[in-house]
Amino acid sequence: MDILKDICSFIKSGRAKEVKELTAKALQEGVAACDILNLAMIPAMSDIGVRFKNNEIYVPEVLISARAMNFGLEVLRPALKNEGVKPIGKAIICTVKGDLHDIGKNLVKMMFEGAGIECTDLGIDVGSDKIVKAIKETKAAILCLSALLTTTMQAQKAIIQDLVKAGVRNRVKVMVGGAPITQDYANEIGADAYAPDAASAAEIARSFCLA
Ligand code: B1M
Repeated sequence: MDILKDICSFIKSGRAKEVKELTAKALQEGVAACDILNLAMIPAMSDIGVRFKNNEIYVPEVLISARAMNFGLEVLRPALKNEGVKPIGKAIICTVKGDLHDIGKNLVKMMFEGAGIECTDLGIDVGSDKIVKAIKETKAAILCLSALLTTTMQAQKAIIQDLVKAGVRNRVKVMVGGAPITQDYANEIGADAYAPDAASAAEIARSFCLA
């Protein structure tokens, strides 16, 4: 359908206003909300994710596309609810205690939403108490911890230990990321997964949700 192709290509080119208008038009014309999501929006953000991973595009382009998708989602959300379309999973995301960097975290969140995963964003400088509370309240199956400093990457380890103490470690897959984080470090601290970038994080999270 041309209108779905147009929504997809306007998301990729970051034309938020057009995405919003076309999403409303598609709904008026009777296109199912889940088709707009699954055939236009998610493929658009998947493509953006792949191009970002391949260094064909950079952070600003991803942010612009994600903003365009969010404009469309504003219109789509009520219709998705009416159709009973459920997200494929839920995740909690935050930047760890002592760390104020949030650009990477926000990108991961946008990619998750683009992949159909609902996110509870706890923000920056987040400690174990808040995370444990959110795990209990949201029943999310995935926890994403971002750390950008060599000093704050230690907080990821402390949080995982606190999850064990609070008896909630088995309720979530813990994913870690951020510039100083490596697969070896993730293994060492007992995380379930490491993602080097936002697109890979969304792919891994999607595989957890669909497993
Ligand atoms: Co900061 N800073 N900073 N800083 N800052 C770094 C990280 C640094 C490497 C710069 C440098 O010295 N070269 C350095 C850390 C050195 C170290 O620890 N080894 C540093 C420092 C030292 C500091 C301060 C201590 C500076 C000071 O005050 N003396 C201070 C610390 C404040 C604090 O956090 N307590 C500080 C402050 C800041 C600003 C506030 C000014 C600003 C942050 C603004 C903001 O985020 N709103 C800032 C910035 C912008 C940076 C740099 C320049 C850019 C970070 C960024 O946004 N990158 C950074 C240098 C650099 O990285 N080149 C630097 C773009 C972003 C898309 O990438 O966050 O890596 P990134 O996210 C990627 C992946 O890592 C991954 O996906 C993302 C997208 O693909 N990913 C995840 C991230 N989180 C993930 C979570 C996942 C999965 C993947 O979960 C599963």
